[in-house]
Amino acid sequence: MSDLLRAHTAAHDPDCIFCKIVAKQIPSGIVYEDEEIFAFHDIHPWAPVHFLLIPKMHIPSMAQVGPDQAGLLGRMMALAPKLALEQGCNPYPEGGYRMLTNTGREGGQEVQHLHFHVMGGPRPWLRG
Ligand code: D5M
Repeated sequence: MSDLLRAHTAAHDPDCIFCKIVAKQIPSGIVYEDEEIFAFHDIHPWAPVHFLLIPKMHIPSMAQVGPDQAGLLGRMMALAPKLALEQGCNPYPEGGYRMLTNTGREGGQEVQHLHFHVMGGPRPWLRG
């Protein structure tokens, strides 16, 4: 782990709502779980399919990510298309999905635990 990430990261933040979801202290619609990755339905969906893909480890945002997290992020990116199809997104290229992450207040981030929105399904959607 990089010094930067160590400075900003604890494995589990007891005050973080997404850490509580990972720990199943708060219920969620679980989409996927393995040792290091968790996915669950967004409580306020913007699209017919909308789930959040997160690391179980408490990383506040992309601003704390460095080369040591490249493997984890790569595994998350590679998982997204599989989960999107399983959740009802139509196949590429007519279908597909949108994946985005907000970083920091000016980036629109409301929950300070790194998460990727994965959205898809027939348009139009609420946003974009
Ligand atoms: O997006 C944060 C997202 O997190 C937002 O789309 C709502 C979602 N959210 C917040 N609380 C919950 C719970 N408890 N379950 C499921 N989804 C939740 P951001 O990118 O930080 O603006």
